[in-house]
Order: sequence, then C-alpha cells, then structure tokens
Amino acid sequence: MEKLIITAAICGAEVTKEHNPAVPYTVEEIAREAESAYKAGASIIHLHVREDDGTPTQDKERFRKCIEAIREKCPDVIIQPSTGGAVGMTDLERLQPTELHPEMATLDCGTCNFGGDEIFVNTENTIKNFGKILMERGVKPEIEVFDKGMVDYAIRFQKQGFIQKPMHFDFVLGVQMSASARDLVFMSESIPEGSTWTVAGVGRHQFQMAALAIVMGGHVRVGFEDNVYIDKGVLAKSNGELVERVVRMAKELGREIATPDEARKILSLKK
Ligand code: KMH
Ligand code: ZN
Repeated sequence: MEKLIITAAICGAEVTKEHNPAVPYTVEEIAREAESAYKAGASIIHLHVREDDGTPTQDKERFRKCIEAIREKCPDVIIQPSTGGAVGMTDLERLQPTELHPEMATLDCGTCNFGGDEIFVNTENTIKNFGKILMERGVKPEIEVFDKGMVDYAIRFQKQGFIQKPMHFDFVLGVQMSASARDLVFMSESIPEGSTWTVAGVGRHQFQMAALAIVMGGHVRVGFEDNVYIDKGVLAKSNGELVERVVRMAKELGREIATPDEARKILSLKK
C-alpha cells in the first residue's frame, strides 16, 4: 500500500475560539498550528485564513502573509488554500488565494446544506469557472465532495475539460452525507481508476473515518476545521495532537507516513 498522506485542516472558516481556544486566527497562531501538524506528520496544510478577530477572509495579502509564515516553520510542506472560503462569499473573493499559484487548492463540486439555514453554494458555472482558473494557474485541485452527486459532477466536468486527471478527491463525510463504512466504500468505489482520495470525517467521525482510510489505502484529513476534540468531551490541545493520533493509528496498522515530497509524487504534483 502506498504511504499515507495526512492533511491538516488547521483553521477552517466556521470553527471559533469559543469551540476550542487553540483555533488559530492571527498569522502567528496559524503558523504555530501548521508547525504542530507538520512536525507530527502532516504533509499537506489545508488553509483558511482569518482576520485577527477571527473573521474569515479570502484576502490574497492575508493568505500571502500566512503562507510565508508557514513556509518559515515548515519549509517543504504542501500548502492547499481553500477556495470554498466561508458561506456567503462571492466567487471572486473565494478565488483570490489561487492568484498566489499554490501547489494545490480546493475545488468544491456542488451545493450543500451547511447547518441551520446555511447553504454552501457552488453552481455548475462556479465549478467550471473555478476548475478552468485552477488549470490556467497550474494549481492541482483537491476535489471536495460532500455527497456522491458531487463525485458525478467532477467526473462530468473532467470529461468536459474543466478538471485534469489524475483527480484527487476529499470525501467530506458527516456534513450532508453520513459517515459510515458503507458510505466511504461507496464513495471510494465511485471515483475513476487512477484517482486518489482522502477522507475528512466531521466531528465525532474523524478518527473512525481515518481508521477506515488507513486500512482501505486512502488518505486522511484531520484538524480543527472538522473536529476540535481529541476524545469525547476532551478538547485537542493543537492540530498536532490530532495528527499524532492518526500517525499512531497508522503505525499500529502497518501503514507508513508520506513526507511532503512523497505526497507530491503520490498526487502527481508538478512542483
Ligand atoms: N467553509 C466552507 C463553506 C473548502 O475549504 O473548500 C467551505 C469549505 C470547503 O471549507
Ligand atoms: Zn476548508
């Protein structure tokens, strides 16, 4: 089995210090959390950024500052900015970090319910436009799918030339689609041959989905964006603590951890 890529989603756009005081807002806090995850074994940092007061932003200059601060502490880590941003942001706002030509960025492949009255909107035209811009800017998409229909969209848009193969998927389970072994098997068997996948189990599903991915040959995403607890009712001290748990699980199950350069090869990244 190929080595395990661990992605750390260190910040997100919705989670706050009220959920866990270690959630990072400032540039320094974001760099600190990235470093803790990287040192523990993460090879990809999925990055959202905030204003100092915690307000989510897709501002290009804020991304530039955070990426520079992360680079100082984690010289070879793969940085994957979000183009999802926060619910309600415009497409133009969301696309800003791709102007920095990162190695990867997310490409959300459908509209979904995001709790309460929140709807995370990704129309067909949005997805195609984002796909085209990522391609033009040489950015490999991590295709975020919240249910099976979004996998089908991604396949359709790949055939229409908006996404290139090999495709890399992130199955976000526990937001709209439920997180069970059956769901994960269904998703992993629905993507084209030669694709890679990671799973982000949201909330209490985080480590269960991680365990399944480790044995199924997929990859794992953990981090405060998806879950702030290390155990039931016990807040994680850092993103690093969540990554450490996955590293331990992988070791027990006989799966080695990929370095950033090994992750680049597995994902066919150009840089
Ligand atoms: N914050 C969500 C609205 C992504 O990073 O691409 C979108 C999100 C997905 O987190
Ligand atoms: Zn995200």
